[in-house]
Amino acid sequence: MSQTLPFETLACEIEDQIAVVTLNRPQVLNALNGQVFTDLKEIFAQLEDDPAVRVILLTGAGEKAFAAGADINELAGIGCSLGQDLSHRGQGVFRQIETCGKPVIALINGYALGGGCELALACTLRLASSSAEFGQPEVRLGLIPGYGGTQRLPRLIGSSAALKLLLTGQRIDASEALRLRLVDEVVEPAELMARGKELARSILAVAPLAVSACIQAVYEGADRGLESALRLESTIFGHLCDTKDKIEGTRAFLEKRPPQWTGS
Ligand code: CO8
Repeated sequence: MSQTLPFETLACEIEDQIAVVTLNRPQVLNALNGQVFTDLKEIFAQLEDDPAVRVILLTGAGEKAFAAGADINELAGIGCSLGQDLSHRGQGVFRQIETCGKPVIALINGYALGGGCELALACTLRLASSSAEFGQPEVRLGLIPGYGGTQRLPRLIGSSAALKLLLTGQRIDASEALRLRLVDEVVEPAELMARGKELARSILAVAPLAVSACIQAVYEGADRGLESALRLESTIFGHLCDTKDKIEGTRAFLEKRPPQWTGS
C-alpha cells in the first residue's frame, strides 16, 4: 500500500518500505529556499522514525533539475550574520539527512549545482541520469559553498579534483562525474527511478541493523584516526553479534535457506 505525505515544497510517497522524496519547485529548477529546508527537516525526521521505511530515494521534480542550488533570490540581500545563520541551518539539515540511519540514495535527474550538488553529497549513494550536470558555481556569485560542499566534495573525490570544481565553478557532465567518482552510477534518464528502486530492493534484502551499522561505521570512522576507527568497527561488530538477525543470518546460511529478518 502506498502512502503520500503532503508538503509545500516537496512530495513524499512511501511504498514497500521505500520512501521517494521529490523536491517540487520545478519552475525554479528546484532551488532550495528556506521552506525547502523546513520541509526537508520535517520529512527526514518523520522518515527516520518510521519503521515502515528502510530506504529513501531523493530526487527532483521535472526533467531539468535535481536542484539548481540555493535560491539566489534569498541570497541576494543577506549580510554576514544572516549568511552564517542560513549556512549553519542548511548544514544541520543536510547532516540530519546524512545521519538519519537509513540509506538515502540521490537520483540526480538533471542539474545538481551549488547547494543541489551539496545535497547530493550528503546522501549515502548517488545515481545520475546521463543528462545530469554537476557543479559548484558559488565563486561566480562571489561566494563559496555553504552547505558542506568544501568539506564533503574533497572527502569524496580528493582535494585536487574538488578544488578544480570549486575554483572554476565549471559544470561537468554525468560521465565526468562518474570518472571523478562523484556519482556511483550513470543510467539513461528513463531508467533512473527504476534503477534507484532496484538498488533500494537489494538493500532491503539484507539485514536492516547491519545496513545502519555500515553507515554508522563508515561515517563515524571517517572522522577518526585509524586506531580509533578500528576500535569503533569492533564495537559495532560486537553489538551486531548480539542481535536476532545475526543469529538468523548465520543459521539461515548454514541451513541453506533464505533468512527472515526482524530488524532486532
Ligand atoms: N535560485 C533561484 N532561481 C533559480 C535558480 C536558483 N539557484 N536556478 C534557476 N532558477 C530559476 C531561473 O531564475 C528561472 O526563473 P524564471 O523562469 O523566473 O526566469 C528558472 O529557474 C529557469 O532557469 P533558467 O531560465 O536560468 O534555465 P536555463 O536552462 O537557461 O539555465 C541553469 C539553467 C544553468 C541551471 C541556470 O538556471 C543557473 O545557472 N542557475 C543558477 C545555478 C547556481 O548558480 N547555483 C548556485 C546557487 S548558490 C548556492 O547554491 C550556495 C549554497 C550555499 C548557501 C549557504 C547559505 C545560504
